[in-house]
Amino acid sequence: MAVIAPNRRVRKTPFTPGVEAAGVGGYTVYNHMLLATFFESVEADAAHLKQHVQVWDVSCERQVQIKGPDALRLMKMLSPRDLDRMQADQCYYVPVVDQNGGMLNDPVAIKLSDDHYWLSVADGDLWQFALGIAVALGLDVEVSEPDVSPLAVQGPKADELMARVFGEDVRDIKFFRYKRLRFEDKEFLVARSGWSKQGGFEIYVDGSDYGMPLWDSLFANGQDLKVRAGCPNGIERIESGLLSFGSDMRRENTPYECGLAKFCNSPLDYIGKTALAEQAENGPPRIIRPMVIEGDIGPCTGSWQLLASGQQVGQIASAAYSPEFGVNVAIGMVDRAYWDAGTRIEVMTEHGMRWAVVQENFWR
Ligand code: THG
Repeated sequence: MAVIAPNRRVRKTPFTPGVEAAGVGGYTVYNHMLLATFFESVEADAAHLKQHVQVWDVSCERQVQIKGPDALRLMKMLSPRDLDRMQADQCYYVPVVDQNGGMLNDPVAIKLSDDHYWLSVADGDLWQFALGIAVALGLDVEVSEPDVSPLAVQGPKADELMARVFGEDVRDIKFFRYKRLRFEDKEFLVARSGWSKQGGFEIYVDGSDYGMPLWDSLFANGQDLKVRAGCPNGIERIESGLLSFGSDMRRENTPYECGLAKFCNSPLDYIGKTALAEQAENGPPRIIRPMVIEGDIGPCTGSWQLLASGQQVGQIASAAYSPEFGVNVAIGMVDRAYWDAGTRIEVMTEHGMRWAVVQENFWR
């Protein structure tokens, strides 16, 4: 495919000059914004990520800001997850569903204060749903997209690099908690989170002007740690079972089908709760499963049907060869009759039929 041309709709990020200078190999578009897909190669990037530390421009994880006296009321309508014990230094992974229980997004919710939240959204215009509810109900709340661009620092040396730039305090940040830490003349929210399971942080860079100075500081401080520019990795995230909204699951799926049942514990009448009651009781008719595909596969650029006796019994939308595990790792959405570990199903790839085997667990 040819190049993606940025313009006012396909937005650059505060870190794009750094990403370009680092020799980015490919882009996708996510939330109307550039997101790198690889630097050296997806395989080489994965190996480096597992050994060293990478800086990821994940500005495309845009923030839907919900602020004002009715902020918590709106959040509780949007969230299947119980927010009652959420502290003002916490991040929660939260599925958001429509009135039929269909997934609209799977953001990370961040509580800044009792009347101020961010939803760090996956690909999709979730702000329009939030704004629609606020307008229709006349809520006293602002729904906006602030100039906040997450920068992820991921990998086993992330603590060391971050301690050099933000101070030793970063080491005490617990998983899915944050601290406000100083860089230059400003405090930034620094959370222990990120779309890999190699450990690390996300810095919510509040103000585009701080983007490149922070990027440059991370690289200047990380030379001996072999710091590199990176991006969400197409192999590591499948091994880790991190779901991609729009690919692995979409609006036709419920959070129960996505394996997100434990995040649907709100006692309140959130939007979609009634529709989800049946699946809450009896379980879903299909579910996300780790899978191995046998034989050679090309890249999965769309979705591959799963077939049993010629009938579709699910699909795979994420698959890649894993050099670490020596198999093709994949994420499938599989009908109940076929979802037990060990079940072999045919998968129709662009390069022909292959066998796909349901696994017990993801790889980490
Ligand atoms: N970080 C931030 N925003 C994001 C993402 C992120 N927005 C887009 C996308 N990623 C949203 N989707 C996810 C999916 C998985 C996780 C986070 C965001 C995740 N899951 C962990 C897991 O499944 O093990 C932890 C879940 C938990 O226990 O709470 O991290 O990455 N800012």
